[in-house]
Amino acid sequence: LHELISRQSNEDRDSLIRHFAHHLEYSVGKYTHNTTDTDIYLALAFTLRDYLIDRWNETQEHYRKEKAKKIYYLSMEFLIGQMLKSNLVNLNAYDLASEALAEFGYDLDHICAQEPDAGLGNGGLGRLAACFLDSMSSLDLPSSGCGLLYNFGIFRQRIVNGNQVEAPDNWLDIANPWVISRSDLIYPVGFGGYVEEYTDHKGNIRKRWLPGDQVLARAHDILMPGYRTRTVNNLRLWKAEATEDFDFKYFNHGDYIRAVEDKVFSENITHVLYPNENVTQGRELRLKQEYFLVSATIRDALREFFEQGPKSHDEMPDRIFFQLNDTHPALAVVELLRILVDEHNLEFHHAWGLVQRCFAYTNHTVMPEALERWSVDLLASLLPRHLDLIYQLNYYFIEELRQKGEPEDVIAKLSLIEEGADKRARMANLAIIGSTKVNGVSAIHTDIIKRTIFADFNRLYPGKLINKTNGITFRRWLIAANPELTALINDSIGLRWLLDQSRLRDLEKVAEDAAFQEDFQKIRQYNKSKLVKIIHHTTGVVVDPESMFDVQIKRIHEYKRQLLNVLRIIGDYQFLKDNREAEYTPRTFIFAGKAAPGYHRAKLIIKLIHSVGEKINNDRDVRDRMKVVFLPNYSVSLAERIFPASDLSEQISTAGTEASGTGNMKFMLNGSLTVGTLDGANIEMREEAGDENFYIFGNTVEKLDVIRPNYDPVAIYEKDPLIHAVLSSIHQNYFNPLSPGLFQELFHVLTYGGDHYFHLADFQDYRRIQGLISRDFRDRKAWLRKAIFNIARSGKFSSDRTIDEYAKEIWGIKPVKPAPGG
Ligand code: DL6
Repeated sequence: LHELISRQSNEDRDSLIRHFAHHLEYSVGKYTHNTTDTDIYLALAFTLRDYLIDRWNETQEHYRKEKAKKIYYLSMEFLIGQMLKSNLVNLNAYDLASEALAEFGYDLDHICAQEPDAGLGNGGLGRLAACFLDSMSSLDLPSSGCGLLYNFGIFRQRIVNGNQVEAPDNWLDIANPWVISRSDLIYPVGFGGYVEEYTDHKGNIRKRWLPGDQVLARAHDILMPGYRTRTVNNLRLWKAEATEDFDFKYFNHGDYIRAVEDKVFSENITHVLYPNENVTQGRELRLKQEYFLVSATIRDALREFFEQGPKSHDEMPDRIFFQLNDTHPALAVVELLRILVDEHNLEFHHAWGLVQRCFAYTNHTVMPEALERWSVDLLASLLPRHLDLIYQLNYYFIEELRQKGEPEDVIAKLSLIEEGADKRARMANLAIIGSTKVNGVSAIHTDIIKRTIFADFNRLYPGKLINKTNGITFRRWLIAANPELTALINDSIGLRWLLDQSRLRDLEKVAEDAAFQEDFQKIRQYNKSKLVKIIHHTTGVVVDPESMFDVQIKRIHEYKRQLLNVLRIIGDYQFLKDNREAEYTPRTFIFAGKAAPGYHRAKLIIKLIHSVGEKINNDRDVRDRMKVVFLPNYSVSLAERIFPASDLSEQISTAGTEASGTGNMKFMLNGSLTVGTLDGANIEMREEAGDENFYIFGNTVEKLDVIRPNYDPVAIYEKDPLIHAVLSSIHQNYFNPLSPGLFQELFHVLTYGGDHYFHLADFQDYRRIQGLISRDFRDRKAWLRKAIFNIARSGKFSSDRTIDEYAKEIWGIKPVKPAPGG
């Protein structure tokens, strides 16, 4: 089967068909006459899985032989999406499968769409982890993703009367062909109990943790093939199961209900993904999830390390390395220390020295509400020995700081423990002292963390904080999502860019070529016409494919400023009402995104978008020139349909708030132009694309620092007639006559509430740049040239570049390529 993937002859196609027919009958239990689309999807996925398993075994065997150093990418989130199509693309088997299915009368794209999204993440952080897995395999890097197998991923968003309503995402509802349960890989994870002091056989006083409860972690693997390589790595997801102890303890005592309750309780740990982005909730179950992931992963890594023959612990840093995706898995640092000290009897400082060489930490946010600080009381009850060790680490750390002459107020800020009535453990500080390197995710974000939240650490440990600008996998976000554009690129510049994305630069040569532009435009219109259908199907709104598709798709959050976009739309609407004959480039304003279920204000923003849309879309005076739509249930698979069909990408966060953004890169890669602030990766994207191909507006971080102390949004509201008119329409219930007062909170936030995210400060400049964009869009050739330049210069934002930098500068690993033929 392997060969057919690479050779693709008629024989290959016949072989694929044979395997497929076999799985349809024996894995899915169907025969050709009574199949559903889901059956066809499953049979094809099982066919591919056979191949992946072969290659995975071969890859792992090769790593063992080569004694390769392995990276464990620890993340509470992996926002994978659908897998069939991207696996086919990576295995170079898409066309083959397409032909094979056609023989059965099926359309491959339609079959791929049957797969439920694996939505095991909230947004940027989780999707980044998924892109990284793709790149790690594609670059032949010995690695494994480590996460949790949630029964329920990110909730499904329904819109009822313009309001977000959450429904559970039962993604494992139908058999999942990609998730392979490992019957032999199972570890007990402890919680609660107490710490005991005892004297060992040498007379030393030691400590050990005697947990009160145990839950089992069972490994489930999703296999991740690289692009056109034989390497297949895995994403290992842990699922909670009750231990048999429960059964014995209660069933045997006849307390059947208690036994079942306890069983359900322990299995709860991996039941559901917490639906927050850039906010943490200090819930006990979340802490349990984090420790569960960490404990199972460290045990598993140590098993792999020692399984390859007896060796010294000192070899560990040369063989295993853990990357912490934010602080969520930061307890891993303490767990490894605990195991080395308590169970392997290493001396504390010796063990800590090793731990520090096995970790690195990525920070993804400066939002204070997202920084994890676990209650010491909660830690004491759930993980008493870990808390003990945190205190011990803190003792030595503070000693070191005092010796360096640090003043007490600085020491108080650096301490692992935040003092006060409600003591808390600072997970970022723990992650920093436990890591070799700490990285931000864009140049400006790294600068900001060096200057602000981690300034003292940066001064104390120069060189520890570094930048690794995010990236995205071009396989999913261009090759799979936009095959027509991929084919056009291949035809014009050849195939080299597929393996080295910086070669996309060759497109610059055709940016002004009339024939290329025409083909490019046809593809854009084709993608737009497909999106028009989706919009109609999901919202009932008919939109004009000739209009500019002006798109803001991302989590709904005040700092991302969907409100600024809405204010501008209202401004346009009022202008058109007052100037009916005015020249106006028709636009379709497209929104999508989920609000955290407990984030009331974000949900109100969704409602406002709908109310404004309702008014505009039904107003005869403007509706041929403006439409506002909100696509429900934003997900990876929906995103794959929107990026290729967009003209304008809205990246308008308040400067200094968006750590990087990765959606911005997906737009660029598909030929949308960006309107954005000087924030996150926008800055580097503009540097690459060139000023003339990028629309920047708004206050910079530095300017906001100057404005902040005397910022007076009420004065702006009162003095600026345009802003006054826009805000008054919200204040005076223009969009919600039947529910007066509904949006008062939003009016207040923008004015008397202080406008924390500087919407009003940036409003006029935003309008100015949008005017320029409207004008530029009318000059088709010039617009297309800019779009093509954006694609040509997007190479830097390939996650292959990002991962290559991690590998060289943080992990210290090299590619280990499986030998052909195994
Ligand atoms: O680094 C991935 C992604 C960035 O692109 C976004 O800018 C950032 O908001 C997001 N951060 C989070 C933070 N969650 N926590 N903690 O999702 O990370």
